[in-house]
Order: sequence, then C-alpha cells, then structure tokens
Amino acid sequence: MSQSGDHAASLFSPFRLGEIELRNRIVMAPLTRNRATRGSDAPNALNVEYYRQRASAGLIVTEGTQISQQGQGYVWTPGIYSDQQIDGWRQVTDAVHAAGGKIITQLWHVGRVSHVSLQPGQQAPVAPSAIPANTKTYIESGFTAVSEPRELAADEIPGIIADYVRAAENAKAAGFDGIELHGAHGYLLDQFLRDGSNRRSDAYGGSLENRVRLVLEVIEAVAAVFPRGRIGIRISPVSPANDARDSDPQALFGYLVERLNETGIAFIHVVEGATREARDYLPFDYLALRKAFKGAYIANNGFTRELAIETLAEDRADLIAFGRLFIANPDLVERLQQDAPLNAPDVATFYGGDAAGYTDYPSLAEKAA
Ligand code: 8OZ
Repeated sequence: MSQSGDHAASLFSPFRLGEIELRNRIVMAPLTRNRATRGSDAPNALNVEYYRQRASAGLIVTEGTQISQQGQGYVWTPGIYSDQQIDGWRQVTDAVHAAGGKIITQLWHVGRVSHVSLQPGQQAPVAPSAIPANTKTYIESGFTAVSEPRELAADEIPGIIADYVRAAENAKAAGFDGIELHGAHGYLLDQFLRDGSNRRSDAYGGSLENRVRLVLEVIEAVAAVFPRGRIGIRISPVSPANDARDSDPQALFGYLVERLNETGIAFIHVVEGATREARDYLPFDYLALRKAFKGAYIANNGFTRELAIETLAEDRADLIAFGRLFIANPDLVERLQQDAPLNAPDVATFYGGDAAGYTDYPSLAEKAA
C-alpha cells in the first residue's frame, strides 16, 4: 500500500455517525467482561475507570447490557433495568464525556443462551422456538450447558418490546449518546432472524418478512426514545457463535438491510466472519451490505492497524471496531496513530475477576515511566 501514509489519516479523522459527532473512526467494540457488582449487576467504580481509560476511542459501545433479568445469560454482566444500574451507568457516561469521548450502550436479550439459575424464578429461558442451542454459558460455578428454552407465546412479545423501551429510556437517563441493539451472535434478535432457531408459524416466523418483524418492531419502539440517528444494530451474518445458523444468510441479511433502510437508523455494526475467529470462515459478500445500507457501516472482527487502514481506503467501511486490542490497550488510538507496539491481551482475565487484566494494562506513557 504505497498510499498508506495518506490513507492512515482517515482512521483518525472525525466522522458524523447519524447525530453523533466522533473524533476518529476507531470504535471500541462491545466486550463482555463480567465485572458488574455482584448481586445488583450494576456498574461500579472499577467499570467507570475501565471505560474512562478507553475514552479516546471515537465511540465506545458498552459490553452487552441486559434489558431485563430474563435477558441475562451469563453471571455478573451489567443490566440497565434497575435504578442502581442506571446510577452506575451515569458514572460511566459522565467519566467518558468528561474525557471528550462518546458512548452508546448495547441493549442485550440473550433469549435461549441462558441458564435457569440466572432467570427470574429459575424459569426456563425464552426463545422463538423450543430448540436448545448447542452452546455453553458461565454461571457462578463455571462453564455449563445452556438450559432448555421454552417458546415465547405471541402475547409475550409486546412485553419484551416494552423491556427494550424501558431499557432505552434508562439509557437516556444514564446519559448515553445512543444505543446499539445486539442483533448478533445467536442471541434473541438473531434467534428470531434465523431459520435454524425460528420455526414459528405465527407472524414472527417463516418468511423473511416475518423473521425480521421483531427487530423492526423493537427499532420502531425505541425510536420513540432516541432519535433514529442515535440507534444502530450489530449483526454477525455467518458467525456460528452460540449455534446461530441459517439456510441462506446472504438473502436474510440482504433483506434485513433493505428493511433497515426504511427505519432510518444510523448504523449497522457487522461482525465479519466467525466471531473471535477466522474472517473468511464462510464466503459472504459484506460489500453488498455496505453498499445497500444507507447509513454508516462499522466493520469488526480481527482487525489490525493495516487492515483497518486498507478497509477505510477501499471504502469498505466508515468505522472500524476493535475488541481484543482495546482490552489490552487503553490508549489504542494513540498507539495506532504512532504505529507503536501493542500490549498483548491476556485471555485468562477476559471474563470475571478484578482489576487484573482489566484496568491494569499500561498506556504508552505509563510504560515509559
Ligand atoms: C463473550 C462471552 C460472553 C458473551 C457476545 C455478549 O458474543 C457476547 C459474549 C461474548 O456478543
């Protein structure tokens, strides 16, 4: 790439994401870290420090944040349905804003990817159809198979949409700049989208039109809380994460994007390839989605500095989201700018624990000192 010096600037140039002004094109991807306060699942001072350290990102997308207890699938993930959780998130958004950053929250309902011990009244997790996912979760005692789900009755769906709306209202009260719907990785919205997990015969299953219905209804509902220019959705078209499967992802996500255009939301955030694994896991035409979608395209999964620069130079994305690199490098933006060496992430401390492997990765300045 002879022009990489010129193109490198675009990774560090401002971008208007819908109604949100970003100071660069670098996004901190949503990252589950399981360090919310035990008992309340509210963000705490350690979480505030973690996000504050990473506020130089153009945009932070918070870790998946359950919209209800029913929406929780792993132990110690934060929620956004109680007053204590809203107060905790307010501390986070205040710290990020004070450092000049922007932050949106990822609204999460796991659907069938849960365990009875996490569910209200130890009930079965809910899903579009009573088909168990071949995947694991972790609970207080460690990794375990997810529990058998039960099929949602049609008359329960308005209650789930209402939970999204309440979560969006809480996100607004907590000072977030916007929201991202978690529509990826085999969680509830993705379960409705795909024919491998959705065998419903009502208005929410069968045809593509029916399978995208819940996503569109959730968007319309939360658009009464946040302007459409502050709403986006994350998708993972071919990722097998959490046993997600569909007979024709290209048709499904092509159709979804057409319908998303009608909603006027600001962005799609696309996990390209297999989550945390190969980008070329299965063939898929991401550029077709990028071209078809009228809003911004955030690309994610395994990006290096070089690939990020090249992707923006080729106009294959507007923004690049980095996950693991942001875990290990609080000052990732500065390091990418200087093409400085990166700290390596420590997988053993990804999920759960304390400050170790969370807020103790050194910045360049701290390393030099
Ligand atoms: C890793 C561990 C637990 C949850 C996702 C929210 O895959 C997650 C997640 C990732 O989107």
